[in-house]
Amino acid sequence: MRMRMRFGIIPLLGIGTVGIVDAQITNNPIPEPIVKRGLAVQIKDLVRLPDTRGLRPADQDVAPAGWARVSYVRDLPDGRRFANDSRGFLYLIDPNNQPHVYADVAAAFPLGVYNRLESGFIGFVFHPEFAANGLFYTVHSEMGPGNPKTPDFIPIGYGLKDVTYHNIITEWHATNPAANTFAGTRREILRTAHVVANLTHPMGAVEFNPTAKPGDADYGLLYTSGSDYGFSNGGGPNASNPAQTQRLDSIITAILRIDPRSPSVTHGRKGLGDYTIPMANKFASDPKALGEIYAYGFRNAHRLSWDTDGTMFASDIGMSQVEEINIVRNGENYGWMRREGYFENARVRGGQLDHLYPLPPEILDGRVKDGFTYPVLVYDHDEGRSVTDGFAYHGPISALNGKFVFGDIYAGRLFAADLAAMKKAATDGIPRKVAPIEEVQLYIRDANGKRVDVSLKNLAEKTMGKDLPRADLHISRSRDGELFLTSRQDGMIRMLVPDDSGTGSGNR
Ligand SMILES: [Ca+2]
Ligand SMILES: [Ca+2]
Repeated sequence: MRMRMRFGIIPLLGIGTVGIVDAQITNNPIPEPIVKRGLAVQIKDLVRLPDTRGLRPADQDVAPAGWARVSYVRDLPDGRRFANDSRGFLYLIDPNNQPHVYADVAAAFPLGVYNRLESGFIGFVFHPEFAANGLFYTVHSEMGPGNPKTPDFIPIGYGLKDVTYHNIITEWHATNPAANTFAGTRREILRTAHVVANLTHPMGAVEFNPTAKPGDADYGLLYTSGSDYGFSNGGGPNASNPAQTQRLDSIITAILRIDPRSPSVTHGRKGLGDYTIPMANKFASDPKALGEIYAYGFRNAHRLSWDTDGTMFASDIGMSQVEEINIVRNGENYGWMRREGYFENARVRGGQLDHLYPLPPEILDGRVKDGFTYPVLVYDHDEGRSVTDGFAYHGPISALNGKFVFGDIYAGRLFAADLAAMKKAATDGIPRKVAPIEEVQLYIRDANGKRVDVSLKNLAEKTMGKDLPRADLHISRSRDGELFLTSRQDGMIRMLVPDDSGTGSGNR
């Protein structure tokens, strides 16, 4: 009996010791749940985009095919409101909340690819001087094989024969900026290539810093999302490859910042495409780096936003464990694929992309610096699955003032965090210290004015008349700082509004 116990205990101790130091984390890396703490906001329907299901054959659409694949709502300073359907339309939404096609983007790009979550007509943004110069920018995806255009960038070590998809930024020039239908010309400014099997994590955004004023270094510079081009889970033999991340001779994982004007106009330094490198970029003067890189180490930082003080945020969708909101600074490295949240991704040790390892305590508490910049907000996959964009809120809903409002694309949950706590988390030098997150309760007012608590997913299911596998939440901001909640499932654009139970005020 004694012998048997000894034999039993010794091997267990051995396993236990290894386990404590080096245990792979396979689920629930952040045990504390996100809960509601009393924050509740009213939501109202604003406009539903036209039904575009069936525009293409089912195998050229996302499954299940939502009503309209709305992902951005944008306002011009002149009061006009626009929204996109990723199936290929840019709509102008008139003052009576009726959508009209402003530009048929799909018709302009016949090689478009539409069958992935981020695909087709992915995003758009107006130049800050659109009223005078008529310029706006789009990002879209195309087939690689058979495409007559040559990419400006192919991932290092690959050639044209490996290219599966193209990802393109285009400058559109409206001859008459005041017209309610686009007429004008286009100029391609960047075309990049994917080499993984599926169109995964393409450039997801084009943005201008809205707080930059004429004369500021940032004014008129165009930012892209930070995207790993599917070198995580993009499928095929080229995916799941840490060697393609964490390098400065490649745009993979990088947020780019470019002067979209052609070097033939600026006489500045040409980038990979027909645009100029801003010399204020940290890597612009590094001969071993691509000068267009603004920050790097993102998996799928598909959305960017700015607070009124110029603080820049990026929403980075994690692999299978940790979702992140980051505060982005010129030249910094946000870790992917070496890091996921304040964990090590197991793939860099030859493990699974789905798993994590804990970081050593001296890194987590900031005693030892490892060269990475860590997120200011994190949540894991028992709370959601993919972080949406988020915005610093300074609008008319007092309960949200001073908060950063974001959510989960898949689950449709809406979250908030204190902006001051997030900014502190970015400068405290302590990776494991992040700002707390709370969930926002959404509600509607019924015909009698009674409050009815809802979720975005509930609302989309009611509109569609059926259960939905995902909410497909995205968030946009109006020129007045109000927030739109959209769902790619029901094609509805909704708005967060001040409670109208008493006065009926605050509604558009
Ligand atoms: Ca958790
Ligand atoms: Ca911190």
